[in-house]
Amino acid sequence: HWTAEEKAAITSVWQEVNQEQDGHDALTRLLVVYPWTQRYFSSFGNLGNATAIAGNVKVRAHGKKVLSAVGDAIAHLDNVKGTLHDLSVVHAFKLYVDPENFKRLGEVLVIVLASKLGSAFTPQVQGAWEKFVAVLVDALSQGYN
Ligand code: ZNH
Repeated sequence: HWTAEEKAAITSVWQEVNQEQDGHDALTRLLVVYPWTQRYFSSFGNLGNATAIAGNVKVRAHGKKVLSAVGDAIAHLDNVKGTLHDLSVVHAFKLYVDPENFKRLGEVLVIVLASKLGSAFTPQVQGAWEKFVAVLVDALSQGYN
């Protein structure tokens, strides 16, 4: 269900991504913009304010983990659902993450990519990424039934 242009837009942006740095930026934004998401990360230590969040080494490590799973999905664009099935079940039945938060993470990820790429993040590229984020959120939400 992807056009060749959409696939190219998604994978070419992904080649520019630094999983550690951009994952950290996205997760930091999630925790600052939607502070109630901090409740899932009580084992991460000090998340007291934006500076603490930005300097938290566990947030950094976790951001990289999250983006590596996103990379896995991008490597399997024709089977995102199958690729993320087990991870979805973990979020549903072990981590108890409200799936609304997947959408929020998708939103902040698009903002991180847009601010990183500037004018290269064209409306056409954004369109492909919004579609990918919707597929990603859907795949991560599948285990909640
Ligand atoms: Zn998550 C974990 C991915 C979102 C919360 N995650 C995780 C992991 C991964 C992920 C890969 C690891 C697992 C294992 O180890 O087994 N995530 C992901 C993705 C996404 C996400 C891809 C989207 C895109 N998460 C999310 C959100 C939240 C979360 C939104 C909330 C808010 N996670 C989480 C937690 C955990 C995880 C809490 C655990 C951590 C620790 O370390 O403890």
